[in-house]
Amino acid sequence: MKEIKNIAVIGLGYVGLPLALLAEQKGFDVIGIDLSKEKLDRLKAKKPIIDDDQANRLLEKTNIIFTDDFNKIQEADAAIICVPTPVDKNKNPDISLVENAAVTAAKNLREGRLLIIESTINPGVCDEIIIPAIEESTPYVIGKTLSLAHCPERINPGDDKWHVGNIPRVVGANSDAALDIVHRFYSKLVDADIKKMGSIKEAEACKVVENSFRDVNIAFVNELAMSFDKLGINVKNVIDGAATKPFAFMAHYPGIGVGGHCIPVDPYYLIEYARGKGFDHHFLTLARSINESMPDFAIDLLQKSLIEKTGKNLKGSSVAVLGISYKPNVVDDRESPAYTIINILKERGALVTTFDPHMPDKSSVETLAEAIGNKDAVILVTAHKEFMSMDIDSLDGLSVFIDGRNALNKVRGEFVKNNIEYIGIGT
Ligand code: SAJ
Repeated sequence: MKEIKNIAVIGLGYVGLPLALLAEQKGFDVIGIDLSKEKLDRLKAKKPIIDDDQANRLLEKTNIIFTDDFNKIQEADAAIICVPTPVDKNKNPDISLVENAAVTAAKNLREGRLLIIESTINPGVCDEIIIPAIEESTPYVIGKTLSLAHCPERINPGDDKWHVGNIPRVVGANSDAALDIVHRFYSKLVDADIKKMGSIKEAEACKVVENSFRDVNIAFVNELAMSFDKLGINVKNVIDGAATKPFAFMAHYPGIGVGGHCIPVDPYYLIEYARGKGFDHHFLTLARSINESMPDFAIDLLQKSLIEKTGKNLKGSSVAVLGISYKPNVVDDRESPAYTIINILKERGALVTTFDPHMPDKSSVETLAEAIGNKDAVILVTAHKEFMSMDIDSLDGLSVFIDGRNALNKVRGEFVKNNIEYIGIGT
């Protein structure tokens, strides 16, 4: 088995592109492969395709070959799979993109080379899906004539501090020899610890455990928010108080919903796999249902307040939804709770206006002023920086403001002064 000097990165999105650009910067020969002609044309023209400043700076001076030609993988010592692993509408994991990319890459890798999967996959996917698929479709025997490793991606969109070049990683492989080579590769690539796991399955489990941990902690504070709403306790203040404990507490904050490509998705990978092996993750499933109930909780608060304040039902009321993206200051609407909120409002007969300064194509108006002017209510879904300096005095005529991220909690007095009912999530 050869040391890794030349890599082919398959899937040039928010995971694959930064990885490819960093590898080039670290002296590796890199081929970037994607199926999207539009994406490849933009990359060849050195135009940004992801919201990642560091990657876009490297893109401007890259010499990476961007192509849809999988045959070029024959030149690579290792092929690295960075394609999406979404869930379908029934929340069932969809591994098909990873499986197809892995098989196609294996067909083009020379004997003795390495296939590395970075895409998030649940425990068992490599052993029970990828390896059988490769061995059925190629002459290779994994562990003998081709090696397989898994190094789960840990990209955190919108984070200026943690990026692909400094986030510690875990890696598992089908043999000690392959593990050593992949460990050396990532150790050269990343200025952080690379932890060797006991198996590919342990590496697969790390990612879904990391993100399930986050999901259950968010569900914990979301349940507290619903409870404290009845108890008349400001949950945000209590969490901030508890967070003064320097050990054994990690602050998470309640909100109007949990979106993104990781947190609302990854727990289902573990839930479904374990279910197939005879174990029901009641706790993970409950946490998911609590987090998925937050849009309804917020709209019930809106309905109750509108009736109390104006005698009006949601039906026929004008409501502005601020924020489509799933997290602040990023351009990414995957699994965003905004869509759930918009659908519920429309089902209840409200007249909905949407505005996200980062996603004009998903907005129904062009400015914040247009969005919030002459409305009965506003729901803040995403705490974009543009909303934080909102002129509350301009909200004339507004009856209710639902702060879905408790982002304007500190200036709630301004709303009261303007005779606007300010309602947070548990605050
Ligand atoms: N959210 C809450 N309360 C919280 C934290 C998040 O309601 O206390 C909501 C956010 O509004 C958002 C969703 O959850 O809708 C996800 O937020 P996130 O901050 O977890 O953002 P992600 O989805 O980009 O998560 C990534 C993950 N990174 C990887 O999977 C490699 C996750 O593991 C990180 O913990 C997270 O970034 C992070 O720490 O920012």
